[in-house]
Amino acid sequence: MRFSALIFSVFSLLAVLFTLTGCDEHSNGPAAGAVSNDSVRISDGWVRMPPTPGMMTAGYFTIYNSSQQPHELVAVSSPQFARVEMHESAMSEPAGGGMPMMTMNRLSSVVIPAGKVLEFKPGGNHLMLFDPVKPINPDERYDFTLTLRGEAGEQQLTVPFNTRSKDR
Ligand SMILES: [Cu+2]
Repeated sequence: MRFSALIFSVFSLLAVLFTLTGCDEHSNGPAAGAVSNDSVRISDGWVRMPPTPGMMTAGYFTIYNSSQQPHELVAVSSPQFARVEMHESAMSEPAGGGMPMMTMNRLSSVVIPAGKVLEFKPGGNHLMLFDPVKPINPDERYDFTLTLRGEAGEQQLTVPFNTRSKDR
């Protein structure tokens, strides 16, 4: 009984590893780095090339909470940008009528439920990247440090993002 439970958990682990590897094979261009610890995995990070290299732009990534507890993303920073904010995109109806408009709201934190994947992606949640310290270079990697709060307290993970000129 105990032995078969162990076999089952080894198979689930292999299935998870296989699935994650499979996802990476769909990436275009140079693969972005992925980092993980006991509870979360951050992957597929990228910075959008702005029309002018010194402009503000947006960043995207995927975060997987592999633990049994919710985790909360409470801060994101990068030495390559003066300021990084988490934003959500939303449609708002102008008070006086007229066309609905796409607006952005700043998020102070985002919860990733246990066992769930949360994507920061174009049209949805995104990182707003203000004031790059140097013009954005398509060949450079951009390091982002994510601060997560979970049952065991706060932890930080640093993951390299690559750049892309458009949505894939
Ligand atoms: Cu924004």
